[in-house]
Amino acid sequence: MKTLKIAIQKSGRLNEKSVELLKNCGLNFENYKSSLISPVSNFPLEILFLRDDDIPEYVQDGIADLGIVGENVIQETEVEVSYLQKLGFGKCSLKIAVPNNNSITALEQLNGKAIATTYPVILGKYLKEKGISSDIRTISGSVEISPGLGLSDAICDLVSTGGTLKSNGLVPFADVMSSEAVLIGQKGSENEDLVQELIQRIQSVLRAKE
Ligand code: PRT
Ligand code: ZN
Repeated sequence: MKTLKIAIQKSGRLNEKSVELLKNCGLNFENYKSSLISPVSNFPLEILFLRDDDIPEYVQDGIADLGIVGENVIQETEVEVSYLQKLGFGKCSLKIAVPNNNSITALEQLNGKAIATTYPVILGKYLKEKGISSDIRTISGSVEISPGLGLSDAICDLVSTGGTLKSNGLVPFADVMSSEAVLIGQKGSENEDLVQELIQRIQSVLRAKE
């Protein structure tokens, strides 16, 4: 019998809720922080613990059959996977924000301006759709401090409570996308019986929470 593999985040914002969801599905496994792979003792499944950025490609390429990851990461990596189920946690939105002392009031004013982000693909598509041509500066982290350092005029980053923007003197200006954790599968995997069974278990856990 085939053993499925599901990739979840090793550590970070989605790890705990992903583990909790799988445990609530009745899956029995050890959540060792040190191991990258954990067998499930009562279901033909192995859990792979990965950086979230790697999960979409692992699933696209079939190294993992399933994955739990933020929609923002899937969109940014532009992979071909099946969206199987929204999971209701890890909610956030990708927003453009500007310094609170700025005079920018309309999207057109971002023409020719520098926007720092770790999401150049999603931001690029959004600006193109709106007919805006900005200078997208891709940086790998601490996006919020970039305007204060004079590195950009605006930022595009994930926001949940808004506290980080506020404490860096930034105000949200435009919503680029909203995101939450989703269950993804390799294209066509939804036709497999084991995948179907897992999806049904996940859906009943989610229904019980409603
Ligand atoms: O190590 P690894 O690469 O796996 O993790 P990571 O550091 O890339 O990601 P991580 O753990 O920070 O986030 C994982 C996922 O959680 C993201 O891809 C989103 O789908 C989701 N998520 C939900 C968030 C947030 N909320 C969030 N607030 N991801 C990041 N943030 C950051 C944001 O970038 C900003 O720095 O939190 C800060 C803003 O938070 P607030 O509450 O101050 O608005
Ligand atoms: Zn990451």
